[in-house]
Amino acid sequence: MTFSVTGSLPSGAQISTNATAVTLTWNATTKQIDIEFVVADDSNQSYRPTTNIDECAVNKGGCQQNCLNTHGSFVCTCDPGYRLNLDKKNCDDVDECSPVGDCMQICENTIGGYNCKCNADFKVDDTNPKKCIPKDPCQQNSLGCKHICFLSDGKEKCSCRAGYALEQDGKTCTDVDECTTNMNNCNQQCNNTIGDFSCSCVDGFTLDSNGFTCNDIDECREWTFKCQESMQCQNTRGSYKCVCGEGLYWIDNKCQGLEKGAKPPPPPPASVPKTPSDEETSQSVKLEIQGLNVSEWNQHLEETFKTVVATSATKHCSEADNCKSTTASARRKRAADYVIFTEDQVHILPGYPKQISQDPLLATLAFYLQFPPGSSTDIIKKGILVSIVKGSLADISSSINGNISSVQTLFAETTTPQTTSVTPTRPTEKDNSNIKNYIIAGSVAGGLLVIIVVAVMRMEMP
Ligand SMILES: [Ca+2]
Ligand SMILES: [Ca+2]
Ligand SMILES: [Ca+2]
Repeated sequence: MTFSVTGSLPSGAQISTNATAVTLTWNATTKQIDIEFVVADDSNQSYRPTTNIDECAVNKGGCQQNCLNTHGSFVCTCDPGYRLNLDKKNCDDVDECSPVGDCMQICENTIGGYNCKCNADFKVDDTNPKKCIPKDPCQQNSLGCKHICFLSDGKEKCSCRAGYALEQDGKTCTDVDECTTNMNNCNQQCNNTIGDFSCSCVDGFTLDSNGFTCNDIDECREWTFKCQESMQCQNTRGSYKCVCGEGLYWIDNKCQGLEKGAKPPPPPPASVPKTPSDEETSQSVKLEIQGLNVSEWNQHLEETFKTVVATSATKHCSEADNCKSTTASARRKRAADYVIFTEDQVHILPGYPKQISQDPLLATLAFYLQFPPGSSTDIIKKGILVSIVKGSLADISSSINGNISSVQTLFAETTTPQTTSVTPTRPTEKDNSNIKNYIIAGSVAGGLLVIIVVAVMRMEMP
């Protein structure tokens, strides 16, 4: 009886086998796992048992609140009033009062919720907890208040309903434009209305039931994609891509497997960058990279680089304000949602990467970063982009198999060279073989996932 495991093993996975069982142990992550167990007997007959791994069964997969088991993976979810942290495991309180809540007067954030309170001379309306009514309403509105007249120390005063501000005259109420004053929590687009505002989303997104978050539309699942017949749909944030399925190559204008003995075609060349505007060029950052051979630059390297830069930007902007302001004194607030960058927002300038010297191997790469679709600002300031790159030097270096030796703005203003070195890690792969009978038992301890495949001899008819 022999056992083997096929597919890409989770990183750090440990396998041990004996005559009757194979045990696989690894730390559960949200990364999709696609493995197969193969059991073979002496006569070389084999079986491939189907495995359904429930990562949520152990320690809720490491999720702080809720774990949702999916095919080959799992996702953590949060209770209402919380949002998923960028670590994809923990849940953070949503600050419903920042930058503005839906309370008529005072909004008070609490963990998992929020409360509405009222100014002095007002009390919470029993019929609507968000609304405030005067403790002592005016007997006659002799001031001519447009909305609300109340008595304060026996004197008449005016106040306005939610979404309005009291004018200089002390009685007229005018609409607050929440969109131009940034007093809104819209994820993408804000539309002012009289007494209120509403949020909307750009193409490729749909508005969440919370009324302000824009969620990506999964075109692949909704079957609204258009891909050439041999290609597969791959969802992206804001759009989708058409790609060749695993093990297939783009040959003769379609995705196909290799002929026996044929060599895989060379990886596709990097995409042709769009011509940048003056503003885009002026906000660009230039990297000096040791060990990068520009003749080996291709679409795959380019995509890996862009993805790592985007992930670094998302992380940086979640920690340092919201990246939209360059002033250090900018008010730090907990935005309702993260600004999520994707590779589509990373733009390499035409002519880059450029080889500066062959010996030692040295190249430069200039690029700028756009905000995601629907943002009020278009391009990230170069100073912030320099900080983003410096904060993730090792990751970005390893994404291009090089060593970033300096990071500076394309047009000098702040120049701070920095060096670092990195060790890229490579995924482990295992080979297949053949099988027979089996039973699968799953068990776990702590955050570790253990799968034990036990082979059982079945009576065989000769
Ligand atoms: Ca809250
Ligand atoms: Ca308004
Ligand atoms: Ca999409």
